[in-house]
Amino acid sequence: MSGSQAIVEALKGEGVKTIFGIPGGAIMPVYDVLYDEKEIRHILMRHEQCAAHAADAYARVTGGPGVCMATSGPGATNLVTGIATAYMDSSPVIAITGQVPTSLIGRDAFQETDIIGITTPITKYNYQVRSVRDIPKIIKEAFYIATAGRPGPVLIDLPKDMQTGVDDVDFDVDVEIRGYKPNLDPHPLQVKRAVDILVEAERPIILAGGGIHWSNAYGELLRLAELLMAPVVTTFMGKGVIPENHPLCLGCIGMHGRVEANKSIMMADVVLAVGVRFSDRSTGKVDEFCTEAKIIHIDIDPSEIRKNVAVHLPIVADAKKALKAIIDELTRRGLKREKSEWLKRVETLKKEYADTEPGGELTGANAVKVLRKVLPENAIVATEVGQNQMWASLYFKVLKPKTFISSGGLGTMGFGFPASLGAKAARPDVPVVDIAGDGSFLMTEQDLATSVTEDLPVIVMVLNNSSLGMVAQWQRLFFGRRYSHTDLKGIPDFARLAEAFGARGVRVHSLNELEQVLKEAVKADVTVVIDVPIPREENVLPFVPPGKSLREMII
Ligand SMILES: Cc1ncc(C[n+]2csc(CCOP(=O)(O)OP(=O)(O)O)c2C)c(N)n1
Repeated sequence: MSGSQAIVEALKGEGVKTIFGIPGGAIMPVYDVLYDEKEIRHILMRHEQCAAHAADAYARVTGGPGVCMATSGPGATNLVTGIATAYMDSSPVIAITGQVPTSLIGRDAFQETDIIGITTPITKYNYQVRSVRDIPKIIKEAFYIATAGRPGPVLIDLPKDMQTGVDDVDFDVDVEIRGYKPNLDPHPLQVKRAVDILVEAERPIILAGGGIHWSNAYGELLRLAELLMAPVVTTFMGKGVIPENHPLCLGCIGMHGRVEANKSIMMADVVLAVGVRFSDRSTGKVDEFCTEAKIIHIDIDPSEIRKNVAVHLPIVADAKKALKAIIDELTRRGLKREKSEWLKRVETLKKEYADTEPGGELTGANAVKVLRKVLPENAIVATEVGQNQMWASLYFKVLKPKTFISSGGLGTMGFGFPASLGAKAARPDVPVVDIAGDGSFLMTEQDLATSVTEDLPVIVMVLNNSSLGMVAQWQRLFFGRRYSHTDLKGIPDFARLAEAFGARGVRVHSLNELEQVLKEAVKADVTVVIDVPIPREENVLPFVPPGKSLREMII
C-alpha cells in the first residue's frame, strides 16, 4: 500500500469524517487518494489559516479532534497562526503538511520550509514521517497525544516520497508512549484537604475555565456549585461551562469581565479554580489577584500548577474526576448548605449590575443582546477579536455547552469567520453566527467562497465601527485620542461584498431592523452578511486597565 493510502486509512481508523484544507504540489498524492474517498468529506478552504481555524472550531464543537491539511512551504506556514491559536486554547487539532522529498530536505528545495522547527513551540508534539511503515503508528500516536490529558495541536509532516512510497503497512498497532501518561485520578488526600477548606469557607467561589469543556465536567460543576451554594465565575475560555442564566453564575472575570464577577472573586476567601491557567487577561495584576483567598487549583496539566499564581492546594487530575471526588466526599460528610450571607451579598451585586434590555440606539452592546434574543439556545456563536468579542463575552449569555467559540489565548483576528464554518460543518443542524468586527472580518472574508460553495451557511454580524475598535479604545483612553492607524478608511460595502461571493448581504439601520433580518437569516439557513453600523467611539466597559488589579476596573 502507498503511504498516501495508509494515511487516509489510518485517519478513517481514527474516525475522521471531515478535513479542512488546500492542496498543493507536496501533498498531491494524499489528495489523489481523497479524490475517491467516500467516508471523509474534504472541505476546500480559501486560505490555510482558515483551514486550521475551522478544524479548531470543529474540535471545540465536537469535543474531539479536528483535522486540517496543507502543502509544504507557504501552505504549512499559513497554518501557523491557526496552530498557535489552537495551542493557546488547548484545542486538539491534527495538522497534516506536505513536505519536499526526504532527499531534498535541507537543500532549499522549492516550497521547502522547516515546519517542524517552526511549530515546535506551538504544538504539543510534531512528527516528520521517515518510513511508510511508521504511518499507522504515527497517526495513532498523534491522535492520542492531541486528545489525552490537556488537549493540543499535533503536526504531522509528510515528505512526498513517504506519500508515494509503497510498503507493507500494518494497522494493528498499539499506542504506548513512555513518559506521557497524564494523571487523571485525583489524590484522595488532596480531595479531603480540599473539602476541609471548602467546608470551612465563608465566602467560597468557583472559578471555572476551558478545562471543564474538554473534560465534559458540566454536570459535576453544577452539582458542586449547588451543593456548596457557591457562586460561579468563569474565565473567558470557560464561558458556557455553566448556563449563563443560572442563578449562581456571575459570568466572566478579567480585563473585560463582568463587574459582579470581578468584584465577587476579589472578595472570596476560598477560590476553587478548575481547568484554568490564570492568564493575565483573567487575573489582572497577578500580585494582587485574590491574595486574601485560599486557592485550590484543579488542573490536568501539572505544569500549570503555580505557573502564574501561588496556590494553596493543587490537585492534578481530570476536572470531571476531581469534581466528582469532591462531591462524593462532601456528600459523605453530609454537607447541607443554606443560603449564606455571602450568597445574598453576591446576589445583590448581581442585581445591581444586571443587563438592561436592548433598546434605543444601534450599538455593539445592543446588537449582541438582540442576537441573544433571536437565536435558539443551541445556536453556536463564534467571535472575532476586539470590542466585538468583548461585547459578546459581556452580553451574549451562553446557555448550552460548546456553543461559544473564540480565540482567547492568542486573540487572533480573523478567527471567528472560519471558525463558524468549522462549527457549521460539525453541527449543520443548528444556526451558526460569527459576531465580527469590520477589521477582523476583512482578514479572512475570502472564505465566504467556502461558505457558499461548500454549503456551510452561516450568519456574519459585522459590528461596523469603521475602525480597529479595540485598539482605538486604548488610544482614546491611554494615548490622548491619537488614533494612529486605526481608522479603517475604505471599508468595502459588506453587503455587496457578500453578494459578490454569491451570499446574501444586508445593511441594517436600526435595532428593530436587525432583529427582523436576524430572524429571517436564521430561518433561511443561507450565508448572510449583516452590516451593522455602530458608533465609532463606543467603548467596552467595564475595563481593567492593563497592569492593574481587578479592583481597579473602570465601570
Ligand atoms: C491578527 C491580529 N492582528 C492584530 C491584532 C491586534 N488587535 C486586537 S483588537 C484589534 C482591533 C480589532 O478591530 P475589529 O475587528 O474592527 O473589531 P472591533 O474592536 O472594532 O470590534 C487589533 C488590531 C490582533 N489581535 N490580531
